[in-house]
Amino acid sequence: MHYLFQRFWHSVFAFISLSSFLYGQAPESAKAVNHLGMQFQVIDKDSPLFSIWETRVVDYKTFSDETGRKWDAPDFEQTGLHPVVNVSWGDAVAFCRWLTLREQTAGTLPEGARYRLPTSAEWDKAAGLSPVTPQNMHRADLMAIEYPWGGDWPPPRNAGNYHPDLRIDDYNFTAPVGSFTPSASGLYDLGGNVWEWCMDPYNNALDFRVLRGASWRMRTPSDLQTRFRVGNIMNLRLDTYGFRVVLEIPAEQMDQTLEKMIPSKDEAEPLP
Ligand SMILES: [Ca+2]
Repeated sequence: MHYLFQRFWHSVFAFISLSSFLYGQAPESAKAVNHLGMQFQVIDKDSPLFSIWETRVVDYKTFSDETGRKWDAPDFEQTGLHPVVNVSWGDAVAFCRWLTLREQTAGTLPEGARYRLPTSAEWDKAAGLSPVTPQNMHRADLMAIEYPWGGDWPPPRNAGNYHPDLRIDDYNFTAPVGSFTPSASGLYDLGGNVWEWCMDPYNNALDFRVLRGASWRMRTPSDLQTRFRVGNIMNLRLDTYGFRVVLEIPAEQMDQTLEKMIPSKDEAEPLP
């Protein structure tokens, strides 16, 4: 009896959570979770799933310990729940490839799915920005100054982890991921904490890559604008640079993948 009920409840819950998840109406608890405990959120049907956090020290350590890839801790103190820093663009890409292969081998990720860095345009969309094209670039709403917390300067208290001179947060260096209010799309630290490497080359410089979101060391209004981006040499490792991963799943594999990644009701609350 219990077994039948459990099966029934599982299928009902899986149906509800999958459909609501896919259409962006998932409750706060319905995140896709991978085997490292990284959590992913749907942005819209055309975007990859976004990690709600910057990649944490604990995630990256698993990778560097297993592969022997060089990683130097920064000069300041971090717990496993802080965002990893001192990682180059190549380190971030290698992490994504390692994670993809690891989960495909374990059978939790189908062959067509993969972890990767977001493009700068995907990052814009996740941050709630409309795409700017040559045709619309002079429209007033796209030119408006916009920060992750809104249009006002200075930033309000707890707007994010930025330079200590701004006196809006209690951290001199990085903060544990998820310490501040998330974006409307449910993502934490899109602004501040660490700069996030994106997939794209920076302008026409082939060995440069785009970084988004500013960091704990930034304080000038122009640098903190949501649209602001910088580029730097792809093999540079700095203590303000980290990354966020996205999970790309082909549409025809979405249901079967999410079914494995969204914790089911009976897993969360086992029946006696
Ligand atoms: Ca960030």
